[in-house]
Amino acid sequence: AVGEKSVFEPFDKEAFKKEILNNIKYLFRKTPETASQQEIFQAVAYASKDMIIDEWLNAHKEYEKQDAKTVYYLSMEFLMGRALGNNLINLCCYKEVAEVLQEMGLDINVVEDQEPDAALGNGGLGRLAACFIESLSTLNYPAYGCTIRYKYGMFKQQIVNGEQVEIPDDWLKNGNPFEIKRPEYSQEIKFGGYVRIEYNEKLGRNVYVQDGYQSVMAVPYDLPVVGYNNGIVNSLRIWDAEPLVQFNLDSFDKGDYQKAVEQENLAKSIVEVLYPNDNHYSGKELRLKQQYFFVSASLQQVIKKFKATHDDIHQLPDKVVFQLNDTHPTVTVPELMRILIDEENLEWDDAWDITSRCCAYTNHTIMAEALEKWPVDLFMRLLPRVYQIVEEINRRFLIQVEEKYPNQYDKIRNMAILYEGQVRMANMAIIAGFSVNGVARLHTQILEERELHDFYEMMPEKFNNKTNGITQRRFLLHANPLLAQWVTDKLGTDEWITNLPLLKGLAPLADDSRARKEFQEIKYQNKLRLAKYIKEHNGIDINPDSIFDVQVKRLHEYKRQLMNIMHIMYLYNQLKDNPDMKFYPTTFIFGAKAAAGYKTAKQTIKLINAVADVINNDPAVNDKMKVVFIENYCVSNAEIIFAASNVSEQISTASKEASGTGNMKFMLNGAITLGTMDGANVEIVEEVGSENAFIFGMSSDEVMGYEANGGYNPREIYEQDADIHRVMDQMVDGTYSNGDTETFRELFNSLINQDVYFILKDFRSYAEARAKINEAYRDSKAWNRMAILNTACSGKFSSDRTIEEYVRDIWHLKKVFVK
Ligand code: DL6
Repeated sequence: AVGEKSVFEPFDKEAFKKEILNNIKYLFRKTPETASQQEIFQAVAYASKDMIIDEWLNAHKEYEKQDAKTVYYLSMEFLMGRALGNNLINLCCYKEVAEVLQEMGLDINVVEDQEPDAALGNGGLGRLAACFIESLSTLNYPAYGCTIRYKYGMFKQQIVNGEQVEIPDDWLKNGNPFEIKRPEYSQEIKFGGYVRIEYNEKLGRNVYVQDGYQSVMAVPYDLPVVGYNNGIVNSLRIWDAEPLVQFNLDSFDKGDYQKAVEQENLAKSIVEVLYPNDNHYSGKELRLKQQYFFVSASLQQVIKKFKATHDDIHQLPDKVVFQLNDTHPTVTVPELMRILIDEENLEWDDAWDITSRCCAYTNHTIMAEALEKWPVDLFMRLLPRVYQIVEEINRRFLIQVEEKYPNQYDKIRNMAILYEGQVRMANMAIIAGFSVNGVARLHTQILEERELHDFYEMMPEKFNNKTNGITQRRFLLHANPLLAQWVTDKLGTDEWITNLPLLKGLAPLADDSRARKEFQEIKYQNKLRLAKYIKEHNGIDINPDSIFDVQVKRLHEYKRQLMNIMHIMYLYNQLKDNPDMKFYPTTFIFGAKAAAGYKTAKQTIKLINAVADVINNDPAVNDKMKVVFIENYCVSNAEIIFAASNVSEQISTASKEASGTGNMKFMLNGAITLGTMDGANVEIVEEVGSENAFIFGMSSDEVMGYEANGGYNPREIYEQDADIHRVMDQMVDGTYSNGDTETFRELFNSLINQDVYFILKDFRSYAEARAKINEAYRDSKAWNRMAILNTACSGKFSSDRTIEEYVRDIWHLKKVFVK
């Protein structure tokens, strides 16, 4: 079976069963018959954590022994999803545990379903961090993921009367069986106050002292990140905040009552909730507090750990590298400078040399609204000493710019960190770091040639591309066990689990009729599984023989869910006008969360649900089409969705999607891409061949060309294209809003006045591509051939490949092996 050749000792089923029973008894004073499903999950989770502990200890002992260089992946987001299933898979005992549970009358799927997703992230950026940290463990590299232990993760979405309602995600309410509190590594974090200069006799120079500040204690919890079948367990370190002064009634007398309350409130607020914005920064003071909180805690701890075994701080870059996941942790740069100068007594140049050799930056977007800028007054007030350092970094950098480009003020305007009263975090990350990478080839090209061109010209050696990837352990082995087993059987080995390019060996099967049948049957079984989920969660019956055409991702205008639903409205019109039209039955599936304050995105969700309501209740078309909006799209239901999809909608406006990673998960599971030449779609098409994908729409050059000229005139298309005209009018004539003409007026206006994301412009070419896909599905031989080739050619998109590239070009880590 898949994953059978374990490096671990033979799994002792009886001992494991006993441990589960003991946990049920000692943790809950219950028996399996009386324990709740949640308690049973906890009992199994604790038993599996016990299996991890020795490896966790051993790996770290070995890292210390070898004094191994470690990457600290600093990220405001780690969208981990559930841990139990993947831990068991990576420990190579999933099957055995399933058997133990079955013997106990329990179903492993039901047990897994009790675990809340660890949803400490919004979308692609956070999920990428989760894939990376898993690949780092699997590839034997010493690593820490560092983030915040948000009390509430990404909100849970409910659809009420067609609209999104946000429910707090109280993921810790039953405790977290996998985490371990490490109070011994707590760090004090200081905010506000003022900076005083004081002469230090011993050092013979002035030192900077922050006074009058407020502080909180950062207290870490570690979560195990288990490597696949290699005995390596790294840690995801999530920082919680606690008040320094414990609140007590005596405080009244001591006069520090006020302080205790302030600290308590500060601590609570910092870790309260994840900002639910994807590709959009909020500019809120609390967000900057969160950033500094987890960055400062992580850095302080790293430096202490380093100093415990090294005498010379100059060697830090040989042992430590900080990867900044987008601009969110960029305060790493001035904070590290502060520690090195104020606490380690280094001179500026020395500190700068160390800092710039330790920090590397990944850019994940060119969307202007996602680039973080902080008002100087806010930054200065919250982090007075850190701000002084930012000023000095800026001053010194501008001297260099002036020397290299005398009197070229546009260079200063583009590259300065401090400009027009703002601190520009991306500029600081680029100036300080030794590496700047984009996340797909096209994205990196756009950074180099356009968005960051001045920086690229000045420091080309820093720029590099690292096309994203995903972990096949979660998105095939765990998510799609039927296909995983088929792949292993066909390849005659399960080595693809750690070497995804081996999937190439499946390519000849695309021309084998039996293999195609089997592949089709697996897809069908997965479609049944999703249909069951949809019936349970949405109460909608869908036809598993229909095409499953799926768009699941965050809701954002540039991702163009609006174009998708408008096209469904157009198809519906066609089918109504022409009931005998040739059309292969299709189920259009959406899943998307909108940021709570993003009005257009929420209206789009409402429109999708409104259209679904009308279509799903129209018997005239129901044997042809259905529309489903899956509530609460998250990592755990994503696993079911990818496995069941036929068509992968990747339809962003070209140039806007930095990479995309959902596109890779669909491909791995044999779905065909219907997409624009954007982000990693370009490389997907390159791998699988353009004949095995359906590409449409303007190129990124065309889009950027229009943008440079102030856009285009969508009204012309509205006037000239009768089908588009009709669909647009239906948004505001009450067809989908019980006669109300205002419900979707803003969507209508945004399209007709500006259409920033070129929806009308790309509509025709999208419709043509979709018509081709609908036709292509009729030929099941050709379709399954394409589907197999998509799986077979997805090897490049493993996060293992991405991580090896980061290691080779940026991090320079060495693999550590444990016995
Ligand atoms: O690199 C991971 C992921 C890409 O796949 C997406 O294309 C991109 O939109 C996303 N970027 C962000 C930027 N965020 N902010 N803030 O989420 O990164």
